[in-house]
Amino acid sequence: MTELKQGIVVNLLAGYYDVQLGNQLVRTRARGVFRKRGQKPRVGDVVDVQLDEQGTNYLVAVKQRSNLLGRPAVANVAGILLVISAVEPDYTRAFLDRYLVYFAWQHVPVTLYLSKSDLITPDKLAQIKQDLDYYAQIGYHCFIEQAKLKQALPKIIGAGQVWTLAGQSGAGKSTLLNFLKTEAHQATAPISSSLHRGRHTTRQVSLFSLGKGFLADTPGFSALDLGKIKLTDLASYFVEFAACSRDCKFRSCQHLSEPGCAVKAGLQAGKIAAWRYDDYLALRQEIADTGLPDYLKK
Ligand SMILES: Nc1nc2c(ncn2[C@@H]2O[C@H](COP(=O)(O)OP(=O)(O)OP(=O)(O)O)[C@@H](O)[C@H]2O)c(=O)[nH]1
Ligand SMILES: [Mg+2]
Ligand SMILES: [Zn+2]
Repeated sequence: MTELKQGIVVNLLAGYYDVQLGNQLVRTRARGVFRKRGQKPRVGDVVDVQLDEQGTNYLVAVKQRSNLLGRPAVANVAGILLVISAVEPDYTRAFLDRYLVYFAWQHVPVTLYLSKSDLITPDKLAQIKQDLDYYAQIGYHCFIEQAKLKQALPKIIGAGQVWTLAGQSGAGKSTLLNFLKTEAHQATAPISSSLHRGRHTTRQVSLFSLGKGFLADTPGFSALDLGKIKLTDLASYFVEFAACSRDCKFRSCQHLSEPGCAVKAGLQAGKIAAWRYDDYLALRQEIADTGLPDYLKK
């Protein structure tokens, strides 16, 4: 007699998968047949586990995914908790916009958390806060205080939902997780003077239960390839442009120099931030230079 149970993959180790089954954590192996199909279980996958009488646990099936992100590598992601640091690595609008475009392209909502706000001058912080006000206005939840984020999180992460931390190495993802869930005990590295970039303290994706859902800690990444985004779709990932573009004269308006462009009008009226528009142009250029033509993209 064997027993079949459904759980969620929380860790991948060489050849093993840790699966959370209710309150129980079991270490499983993937069945041979299933491995041969080339399916690779990912953190966040909902799976069937067979507990056999010899005490071996087998992962026997992966349920259909709602999505699978490449960066970070997590399945069934309902939302991203994006950690942007004020310093080390330094805050830049262009960088933040890259992340936001990337996740908009993946159709995953983003909540923003600014870390290390305690390490910058009040002037600098006021500048970043202005930006965050803008992002909040166009629909992103933004947090600067850990405590406020912690308080709001049960309303953000829905029951059973998988959310994942994302952001550069050293941004403070694991530090935040440890604050949100003290039992997590994720390793963090001290800010070092010479090697503060690319330390990659967290090397694996791990999923933690948090409130009624889950939050994954993930390795940091900074190189984001946006080349697979269709040039003609890019504007729709700048959410405030997308809202505005309904009033453009041409449905296919790219908001460059077309007549009757509502995005350009919004820019002139100061409703759309100039830096967002500049980032749009820069990303267009990058995609045009590095990507395939649109008709060869999915
Ligand atoms: N002063 C201050 N330091 C912080 C804050 N958040 C993180 N740090 C420090 O920043 C350093 C890096 O933080 P981590 O949590 O390891 O960063 P990470 O994003 O998990 O990095 P990777 O695992 O490499 O992707 C640690 O020394 C933290 O103590 C903050 O809000 N204020
Ligand atoms: Mg980390
Ligand atoms: Zn337009």
